[in-house]
Amino acid sequence: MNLIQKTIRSASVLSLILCGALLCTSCGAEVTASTDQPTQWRFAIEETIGSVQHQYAMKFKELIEERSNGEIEVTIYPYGTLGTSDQITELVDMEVVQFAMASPGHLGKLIPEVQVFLLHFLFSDDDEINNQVLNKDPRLQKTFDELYARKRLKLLSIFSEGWQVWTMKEPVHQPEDFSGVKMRVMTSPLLIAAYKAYGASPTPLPYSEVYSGLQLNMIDGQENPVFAIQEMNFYEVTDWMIFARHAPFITTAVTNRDFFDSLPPERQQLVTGVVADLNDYILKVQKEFNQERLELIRKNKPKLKIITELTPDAREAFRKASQPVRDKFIKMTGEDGRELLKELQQTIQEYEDQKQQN
Ligand code: 6CS
Repeated sequence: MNLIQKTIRSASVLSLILCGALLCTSCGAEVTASTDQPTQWRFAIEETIGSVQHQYAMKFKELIEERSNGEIEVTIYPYGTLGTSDQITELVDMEVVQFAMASPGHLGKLIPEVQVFLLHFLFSDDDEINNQVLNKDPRLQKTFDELYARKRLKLLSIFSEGWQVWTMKEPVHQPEDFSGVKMRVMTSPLLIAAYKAYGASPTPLPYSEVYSGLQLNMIDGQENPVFAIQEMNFYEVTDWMIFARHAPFITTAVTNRDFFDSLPPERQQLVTGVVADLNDYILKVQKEFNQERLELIRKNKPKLKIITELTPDAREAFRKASQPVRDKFIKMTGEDGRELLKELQQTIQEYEDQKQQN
């Protein structure tokens, strides 16, 4: 059992302690013990210290504290201190934490429509276009915020943390190479369909169990952006790293909707202003992290075999095999999902066309 797993085991105890402390102050985010004390806001992330999400939360903390002239203090809870991604979302729902990261790879169980972000070969090959669509386009933000509102969440931001990269015990060059392979996926049901389409045997697991799953040969491979592969040491327990550019790892920053609505307008603007300023910042961070950490991986494990890109024929075969998963997505989400997929495809296409014209 690794450190993160041990910590997660005690997460329920920890959250009870935290909740107990909050109950003393009526569990109200805006309530503090003394008027002289800063208001306490809590931000839970799904990744460890040193990750992209941690960098986001640290900058959020810095800007909120600075712009509120110290009237607000933000405490960050990295992965392992409050539980799995699913548990973190529950804590936002209970308003035990006010802010959190909620990745569609796990959130899809609660809000099935967000699984549109998990479909393979849907996004552009061009990072700039994907960033425009996800991070800057107000239409998509509005559509998703309405879906999040159904679960009393408020969507603050959507961004990519970099391309998903496969780390495997055996090489993958074409869809057939996935045949019977026990592939770890995040817990959203669509990911099971995505890898079944390649003939794999998908195994949903929380983030904290991936390393030991690989080490004990319970799984044969997993996917994550490079920075995560490095900091979670997944490369240590696999022999191949494959850049298929099949899907970006997308996350969302959220807050409890009732909490946000209860804030005075100037504090709401403080939050939305900080989040807007973080949009470009975090994309720069993820790009740097993914580049630097690939070098670290190469240095730490020279024997690791890296396939930096698939052949065009192989990519086409993967793309073809992935298409029926879109019908599965529509089956899971109904007409709303169909419309959403259409809207996303059109938005991506619009930015592709614009780029070609320039
Ligand atoms: O694979 C996962 O479960 C996780 N990967 C990242 C990069 N962030 C959070 C997520 O839970």
